[in-house]
Amino acid sequence: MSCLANKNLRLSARLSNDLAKGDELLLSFLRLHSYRGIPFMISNKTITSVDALQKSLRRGMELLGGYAGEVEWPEVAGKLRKFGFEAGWGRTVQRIVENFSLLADILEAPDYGALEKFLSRIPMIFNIVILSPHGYFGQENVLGLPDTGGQVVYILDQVRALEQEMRNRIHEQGLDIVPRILILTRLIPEAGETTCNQRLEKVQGTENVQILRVPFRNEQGEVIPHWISRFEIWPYLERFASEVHEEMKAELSCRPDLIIGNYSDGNLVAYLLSQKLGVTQCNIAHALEKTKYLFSALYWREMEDKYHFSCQFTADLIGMNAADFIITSTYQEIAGSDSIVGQYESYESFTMPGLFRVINGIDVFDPKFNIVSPGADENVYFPYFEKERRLTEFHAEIESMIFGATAGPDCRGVLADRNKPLLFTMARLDKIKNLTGVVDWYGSSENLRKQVNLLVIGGTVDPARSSDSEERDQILLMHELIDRHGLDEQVRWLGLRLDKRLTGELYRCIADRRGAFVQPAFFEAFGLTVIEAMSSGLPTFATRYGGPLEIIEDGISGFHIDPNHGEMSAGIMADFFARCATEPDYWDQLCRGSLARVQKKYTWKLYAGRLVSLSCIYGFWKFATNLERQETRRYLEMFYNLQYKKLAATVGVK
Ligand code: UDP
Ligand code: LCN
Repeated sequence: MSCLANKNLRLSARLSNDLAKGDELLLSFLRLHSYRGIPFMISNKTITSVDALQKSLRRGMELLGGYAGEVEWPEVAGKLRKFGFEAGWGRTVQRIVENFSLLADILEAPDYGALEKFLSRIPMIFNIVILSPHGYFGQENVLGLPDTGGQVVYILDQVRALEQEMRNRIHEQGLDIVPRILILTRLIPEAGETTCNQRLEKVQGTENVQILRVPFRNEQGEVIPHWISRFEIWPYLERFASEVHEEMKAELSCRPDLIIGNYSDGNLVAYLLSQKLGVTQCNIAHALEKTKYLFSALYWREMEDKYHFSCQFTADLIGMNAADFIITSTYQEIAGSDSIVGQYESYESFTMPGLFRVINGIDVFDPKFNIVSPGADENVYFPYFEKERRLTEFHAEIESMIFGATAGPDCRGVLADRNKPLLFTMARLDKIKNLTGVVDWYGSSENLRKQVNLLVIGGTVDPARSSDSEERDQILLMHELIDRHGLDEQVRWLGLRLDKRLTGELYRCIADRRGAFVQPAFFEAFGLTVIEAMSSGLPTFATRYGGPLEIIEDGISGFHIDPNHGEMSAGIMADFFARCATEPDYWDQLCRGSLARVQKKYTWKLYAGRLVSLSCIYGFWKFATNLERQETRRYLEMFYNLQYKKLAATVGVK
C-alpha cells in the first residue's frame, strides 16, 4: 500500500511547491468561479491581489466574530461584499469563518491537507456528464443482456449518490442551484424489451438526472438500428462524440463541470469532449480487457477479427493518459497483487508486434490514480434478518422461480430435494464469468452435490434467442454439462432478467435457507454481485483473480477460490457446508464478517463524498498544470489522429 501513500505525497509536494511559488495561482483559480455569469466567492473588482485577499479575509473574520455561528449568509452578505466576497463561502457564519480561516492558513503556510479540504469546499461541480456508450443502458430489463452488467448498475447507483452529495454541498455552500447529471449513452432503435430506443429518460429516485441517448451512425449518416458488440464499436465513436457534444449543449445550455468516462469507449469519448471543452476528465475503467485475455497484446493479430484489441488498447492509452484523474474500485486494479498483474500496470510496457511497442504507457505511481470503491444500493441489498424491510410480496414468485415444478423456455432443471441449502451464482453468460465452470465443478463433486442444490442465473436458456456468439457458445456448453453430469434434478438454471428489487430479495431468500453465493470468474475486475451477496448476509466464495481478492478477507468475510482449480474450489465449498452442518454458528460467523466488511469499505455515501472532493481537487490541479500538460495533449492528439483513427477504420461498419 505504500505506493499510494507515495502518490499522495508527490501530489502534495507539487501543489505545495506551486503554491509556495505563488499564491497567485490560488487567487486566479478562485476568481474563475461563477455560475451562469454570477461570480462566487470573490469579486474580481475588489480583490485583485493576494495581499488584498489576505486583508479581506482578516477583516471578514473580525466582522463575523460579532455574529452567532448559525446566522445565515444573506444576513451578512451586504457587509462581506464590501470586502470583496461573494456567495459560496458557506450557508452559515460558522462555515464561512471556517473557510476564511482555512484559506488564510493556506496563504500563510501551504499545507496539502488544508488545501485539499479547502478545494473540496469550493463550489465547482453543478453539472456532470457521464459517458457509457456500449451495451444496453436502461433501468429495467437490461441486466444480463450482452455487454450489460455491473457498469450500468454502478452508474445508476453512482448518480443517485452523487446528486445527493452535490445537493448537500451546494446547500452547505449557501447557494441555490439545482445540480444536474446527464448520462450519455447509445440509442438503439431495435431495443427489444428495453427503453434503449428512447432519447431521454429520467433516472428513478433522482431529481434531475437523465439518460440521454444518441444513436450510432454509419458514414452515410444512417442510424445503426441494432446492438453492436463492445468489441466492434470503434468506428462509430468519433461521430458519436460530436453528436453527443451538440445534444449535451442543447440539454445543459452550459459547459459541464466534470466529464466522467466509463470503460474504454466511454473514456475515449470523454477524452474527445474534454479536449474540446477544456473540462476536467475523470476515467473509470470498470474492466480493462487487456488482462482478461492471456497474451492479448502479443497475439493481438490472432484475436483481431473477434476482439479488435488494436483499437481498444490504443483507445485505452489515449484515455488514461489524457485523464485528469482516474478512479479505480480496488488497489490491485492499479498495481496488481503478488499473483496477478494490475490492470493499469499491464499498460506500463507492452508490445503489439507489427503495430507498436509501448514504453511508459502509463505511470502507475502517477498521483492521478485514486481508489474510490463503489457500494451496493442499501435500499435493495440489506441483511436477510431485517424482517420488517423484507419484500415478502416477491416470495411466491421467488419460490416458483427456484422450485417451480416445470422447466420452460427460460428455465432448465427441477430441484428434487427442496430441503438442501442453495449455492447461488449469477452473472452475464460471458466465458470469463465461468458459470459453466461452476456447473462442471458441482457436477464432478459428489460431496457438494450431496449437500446443496445449485441455482444459476445467467444468459438465456434457448441459444436461438441470443445475439452474442460468445454467449451462445456458453449456453450450448451449459446444456452439455447438465446432460453430461445428469444434473436436471440438482441444478436450476434460469435465463431471466430480474428486477433489481427481486434480485435483492432473492439473495436474502437464499440466506434464509443458509445457502451461499459463488462468483467463479477467471477474472473479475471488481464484482458487484460479490458485495450485493455480502450485503445480504450471504457467505460468499469468489475468484482470487481480481477485485474479490481485495473485497473478501479469506475465511473472515468469505472465501477465495481459484477458478483454475475447480476440484479444490468445490472442496472449499463442500467443507464449508459440512462445517455449517455440525457447527451452526459457523454460517452466522461468515454472515457477520461479510456485513461488517461491506459496511466499512463499500458504501455509495463514502464513494460520492470522495468523488466530489476529488473532482474539485483535480479541477484545481488541471488549472495549475495547464501549460505543462500541453505537450502530452499534443502527443495524444497526434496518436489519436494517426494511429487510432486508422485502426478504427479497419473494423467493418455494419
Ligand atoms: N445482474 C443481474 N442479472 C444477471 C446478471 C447480472 O441482475 O443475469 C446484475 C448483478 O446483480 C450486478 C450486475 O448485474 O448488479 C453485475 O455486476 P458485476 O460487477 O458482478 O459484473 P459485470 O457484469 O459488470 O462484469
Ligand atoms: C465491470 C466488471 O466486469 C465488474 O467487475 C465491475 O464490478 C463492474 O464493471 C462495475 O465497475
